[in-house]
Amino acid sequence: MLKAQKNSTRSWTLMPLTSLCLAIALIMPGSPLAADGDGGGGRKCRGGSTDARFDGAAFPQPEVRQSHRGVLRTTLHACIATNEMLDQNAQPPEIAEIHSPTFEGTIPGPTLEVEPGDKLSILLVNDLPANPPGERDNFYPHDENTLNLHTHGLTVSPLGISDNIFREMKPGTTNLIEVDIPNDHPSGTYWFHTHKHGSVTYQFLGGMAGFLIVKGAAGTLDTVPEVAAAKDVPMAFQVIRSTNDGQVVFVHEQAQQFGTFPFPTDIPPPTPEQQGLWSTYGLDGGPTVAPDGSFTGPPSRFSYTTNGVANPTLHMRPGEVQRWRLLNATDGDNLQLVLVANEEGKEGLGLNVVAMDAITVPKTYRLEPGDPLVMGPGQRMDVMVKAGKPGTYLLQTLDTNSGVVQASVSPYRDKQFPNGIDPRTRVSRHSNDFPVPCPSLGGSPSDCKPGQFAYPVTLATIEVSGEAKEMDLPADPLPTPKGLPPIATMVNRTPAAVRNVVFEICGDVPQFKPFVSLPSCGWYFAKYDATYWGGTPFYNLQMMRDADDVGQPTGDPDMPRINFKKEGLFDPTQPLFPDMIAGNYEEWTVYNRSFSDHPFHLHQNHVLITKINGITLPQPEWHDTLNVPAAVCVNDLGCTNPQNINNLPPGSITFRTYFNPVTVGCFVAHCHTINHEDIGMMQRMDILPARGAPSGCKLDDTAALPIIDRLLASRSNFQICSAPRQSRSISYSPTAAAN
Ligand SMILES: [Cu+2]
Repeated sequence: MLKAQKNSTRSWTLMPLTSLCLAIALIMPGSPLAADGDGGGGRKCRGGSTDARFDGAAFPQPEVRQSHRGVLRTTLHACIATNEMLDQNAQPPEIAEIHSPTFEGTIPGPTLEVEPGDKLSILLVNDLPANPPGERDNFYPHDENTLNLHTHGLTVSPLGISDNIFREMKPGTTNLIEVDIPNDHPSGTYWFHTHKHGSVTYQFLGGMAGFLIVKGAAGTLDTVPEVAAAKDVPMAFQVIRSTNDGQVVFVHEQAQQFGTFPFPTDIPPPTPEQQGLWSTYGLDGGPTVAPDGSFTGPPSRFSYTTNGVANPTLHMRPGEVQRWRLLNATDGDNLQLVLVANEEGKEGLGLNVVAMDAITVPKTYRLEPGDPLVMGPGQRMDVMVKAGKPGTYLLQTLDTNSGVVQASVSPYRDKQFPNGIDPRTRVSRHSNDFPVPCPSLGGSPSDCKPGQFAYPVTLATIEVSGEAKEMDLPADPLPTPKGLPPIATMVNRTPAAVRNVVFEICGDVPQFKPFVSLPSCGWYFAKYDATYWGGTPFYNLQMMRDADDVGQPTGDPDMPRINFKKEGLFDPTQPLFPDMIAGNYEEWTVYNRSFSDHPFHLHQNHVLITKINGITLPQPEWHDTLNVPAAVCVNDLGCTNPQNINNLPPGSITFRTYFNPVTVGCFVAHCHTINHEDIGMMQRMDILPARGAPSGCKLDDTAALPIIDRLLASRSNFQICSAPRQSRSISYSPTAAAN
């Protein structure tokens, strides 16, 4: 097993000295903003956070809203808020203002707490500005201020005004969302986030997500005495981004490829048309690039935050056990988490995984100090942490592109798999989706300048001090989760269908071709032409498609296959499969024919993972989101040298799933690297009540509108804006923070 690197760059060594300054890194400014509409027609709201953020001794926590008597009735006000964040990409790091789309003015939004059987009733008031006119449309990202809300992981109806990701909630509208949570729903750590196709990345960059916690009754993990006695600490990891003037900006209108391509060092400087979708953060809106490729202006800003704060401090007592609910709410960062000691020669702390994607595991996954826990975007891990000797510990995410750290997407370890199932370098910064900590893709740590924000990134600092408080970790076995078929049934039942799905990337630009080109690519480029992309061609495709749809060979090397029957990119009017039936069990294998992990997320129904890269898991795992490992880069640990994807074995996950009848309707499965989803790495999934019967899917659900009007009329007093919170003046010094 690999030990985590000790951090040695300036970004972390300043932490213990200035924890107070950094702990308030994302805060509300002293003076409240006017709640009047701005020039764009939107309504600004106060930047904000819970009072805990102003208390240097407390770990930041989002505001908690709990259900009462079976209902959680709340308003989520979407608005542009001004907050402050630590710009970690500046040299040295400095406090900067950010104006970002938020729920309730805070990053993240409030935590919603419900119980099985509750009704979740949310008024989503969209006070974001009007969508800019004249945007490229069709399937190119547009209408960034239109919203949708997804309850990630809940097994609930996807129809009507429930967890319906096909609804569009336009600026200036009030939208009711009512989700009935079944009585037998599994308890655990869920979350909510925006889900308007094409705009989710933009909204994630501002922090529009929050915890959705389903509390457990007797017989669940929550009532295991050692768990109940432990302090419950939710930690949402987000990467908040803005351009160097503090604006969260949307996609490049002329882009013809994904990510922040081309590289800033490309000579001659690229034309706007050659830039990537998100080069708004890397080139246009970020650093100015001189002809020799050097940066001549300040780079774009970003901050790795935990509950909205860069590297907050959490206190534990020696021997104390806490329950941490970890949530990877980043756009697309593959986290590789370790808890290391901040002193040379001292051992870090282990992570004991008791639930994954909300579902309690049968037997604790125990990771030794330094053994990384991989969390793909969208995943949650509930871990029990037992504090050791007094001292300072750092919760860090390791470099995913180093070629040094090898980790499995599963936390399973035993004598046969001491480092996990098929541990490999987890490449996530594959296409420079966004500017990242140093080193960039293919670079080495020696490329990083002193003071430059670099891996490993510290997400939280743990101070273990005070009187000892000896507590126990929970013993195995852990309680069986409610509401899911038994694992034995899942594994032994003959599947009603066996399906093969694949994540693919087609590259038709010099950096990619021919290394990222598949037999299907020529045909797809012809199909998804300039019209599809709103009038300008797009030369990188991110696909999710039916791998059994093999097309027809033509003999033409440039367009070798035609007649694919199904879509490769998202089309909301077309389900991928016509025969998914409520009550059925199915087996799927999802392949990855690209050089980076892609986190697979199926809405509504959890899946039981049985194999990773064809290797059978000794203990199958329930997930709603899991990294599908990248294709194996033979003899190239970092997958840094161009290789032809057609010559390499694809990565894969295999799972069984059961379609709960409550989920009849239509929803989606997609890559949870959000900027991939936004350009099409997603497919519609329909669950039919019976073979041949309609799913009831209505994309534009006008039938729900009279219900909403009635309910709104009965609640004339709901609040448009969040109640102003007391502002407390705080003092900080950017200079001190940088010392
Ligand atoms: Cu992806």
